[in-house]
Amino acid sequence: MDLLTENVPLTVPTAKPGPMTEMEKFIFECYGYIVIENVLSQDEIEETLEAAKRLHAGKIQNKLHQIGRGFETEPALERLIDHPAIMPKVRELYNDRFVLQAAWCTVQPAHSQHVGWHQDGSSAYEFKDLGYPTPLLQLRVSYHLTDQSELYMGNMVMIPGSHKSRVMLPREVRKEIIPTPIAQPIVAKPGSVLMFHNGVFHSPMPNNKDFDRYNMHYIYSPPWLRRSDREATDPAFLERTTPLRRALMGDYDRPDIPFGGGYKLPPFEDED
Ligand SMILES: O=C(O)CCC(=O)C(=O)O
Repeated sequence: MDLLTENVPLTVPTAKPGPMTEMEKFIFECYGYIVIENVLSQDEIEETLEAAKRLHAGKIQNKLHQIGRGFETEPALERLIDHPAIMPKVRELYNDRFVLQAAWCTVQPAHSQHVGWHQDGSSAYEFKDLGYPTPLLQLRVSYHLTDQSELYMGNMVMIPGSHKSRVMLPREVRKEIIPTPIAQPIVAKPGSVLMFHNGVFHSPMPNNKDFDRYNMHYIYSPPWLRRSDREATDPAFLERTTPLRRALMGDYDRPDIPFGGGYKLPPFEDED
């Protein structure tokens, strides 16, 4: 059976840039992800893609590769940390209490694949073992920097609702591109954003095209979760960036007891 043409629900759960509507929240709850269309302008797409390519220059091999903390050196990547089309949704889902836990720039080179179904988190202590339903601890905001509007362009593939499943995806199918008819490839244009819950099972599709696929992932977490792309943020970056971005870096004055005296909300414009 050709699972892709016969059975796969290709209508992606789309959302609009800006504040999260009640309907978008409902869809996020049900599916575990939404796709926000038309987030980046053409200029933003181009400058972000150029930055991503600079980051990976000279390091591309024939496999998926990810590089963290690119925002420290690339202003185009820094600007997306608090992009106005996305920030209201992150704020809504975390009630304003979050940091940037990591920022990964990933490339899936032309004619390569890295199929591997997983949930996000840490194998050191699985998030699913913390309680049911698996809590939201890594909200992944993935900017599509290259075209993924057809299948086999390195698209992300998701299993809707799997963040609420008590039963895990069977291990023996985790290397299959489409392991179940309910898997949904995300067909999306450059400049659109996939936002998803850490508990959703996902995998990249092969990239059969002649060009490399780039995604830029920003991962937002509760303030106390250990960062995964850096031990600490570059002091020079902290010095020159905006107060909001500085707060979202999660570098605290007293790292030994960062929350002992209470938690100061990040300085969002509408918070005084
Ligand atoms: O293909 C990608 O860019 C994302 C890979 C992935 O699933 C992950 O890093 O968890």
